[in-house]
Amino acid sequence: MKTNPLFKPGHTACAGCGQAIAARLVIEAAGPNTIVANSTGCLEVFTTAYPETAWNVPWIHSLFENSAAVASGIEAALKYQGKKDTTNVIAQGGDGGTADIGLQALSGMLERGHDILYVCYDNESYMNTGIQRSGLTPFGMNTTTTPVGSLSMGNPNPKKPLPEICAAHGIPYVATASAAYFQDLQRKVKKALSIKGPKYIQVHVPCPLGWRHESNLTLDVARLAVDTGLYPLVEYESGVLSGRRQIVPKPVEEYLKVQARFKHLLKNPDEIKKIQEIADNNIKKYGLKVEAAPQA
Ligand SMILES: Cc1ncc(C[n+]2csc(CCOP(=O)(O)OP(=O)(O)O)c2C)c(N)n1
Repeated sequence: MKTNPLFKPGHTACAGCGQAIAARLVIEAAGPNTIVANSTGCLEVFTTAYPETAWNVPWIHSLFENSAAVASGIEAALKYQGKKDTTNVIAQGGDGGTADIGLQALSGMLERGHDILYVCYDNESYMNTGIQRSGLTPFGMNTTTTPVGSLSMGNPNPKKPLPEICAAHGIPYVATASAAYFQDLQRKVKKALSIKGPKYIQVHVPCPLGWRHESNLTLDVARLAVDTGLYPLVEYESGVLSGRRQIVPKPVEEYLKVQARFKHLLKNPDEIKKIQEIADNNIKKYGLKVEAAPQA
C-alpha cells in the first residue's frame, strides 16, 4: 500500500463499488503529473464531498455532459504554456455521461485530435440518480426506466457499440477493460498515455447497489462478464482491432444468476438464449475462444 496514494481512501462509495476500484487503478497507472476532468455522476459525488477530496492530483468537476470539452480546454491551455508533453490529461465519466448526454463532446474531442485519454466507467446505468437505463445498459436488465412487468422483460435494446464508434473516428487507441483485471487495465492506461492524440478506454465496473449482487462478489461478477463473452476485452489501434483477451467461454447463466437485475430472466429460457446469442456473437466477432486456459 502506498502511504500517499493519488486516490485516497475515506471517500463515500458503497461497499464493493467497482468504479472506486477502477478509478484508483487508472490514476495510479497515470501517475502524479495528471489533470482530471470528471463528469457529474457517482465517481464525482463519492470522491468530492465538500470540503474533502479523494484526489491527490489536480481535478475539476465538469457538467454531466462535458468532461471531454473541459479536458479539451485544459489540453489547449497546457499546450499554450508549453507543458503538455509533461502532463497527462484525463477526461472521465459514467456510461450515461459518456454514451448519452456527453457523446457530442466526446466525439468532438476525438475528431479534433486532442491529446487526452477519455475513461468511461461503465456501470451500465445512471446509478447516481437511481438506476435509469443508459445507452450502455445491457439487453434484459431491470432498471427503473425499463422495469420488469407482465409486458416487459427489462431493457429491450443491446448495448451501444461505443468502443467501435470511438474507433471509427480513426483515433490512435481504443480499449475495453475490466475492474477485475487489474494489470490489463493498468497496462492499457499506460499504453494509451504513451501515445499522442485522443484515446478512449471503457472499463466495466460492477455496481452492487444497481446490479443487486453481494458486495463481496464485485470482482467475481466483473470476471464472469469477461469470461462469458458478454464484455469482450479488446484493443483497437487507428481503427483496427489489434488485441483481445481470449477466454474459455462459460455459459451466460453463470453471470446472470449472481445478479438480481437479471433475476426475471432465469425462469425464461428464451430470454437467456437471446443473451447467450449476444455472447456467442462477441466470441465469434472478436475471436475470443480458446479450448483451454493458457498456462500462467
Ligand atoms: C444536464 C444534466 N442532466 C441531468 C443531471 C442529473 N444527473 C446527475 S448524475 C446523473 C447520472 C449519472 O450517470 P452515469 O453517467 O452513468 O454515472 P454513474 O452515476 O452511473 O457513475 C444524472 C442524470 C445533471 N447533473 N445534469
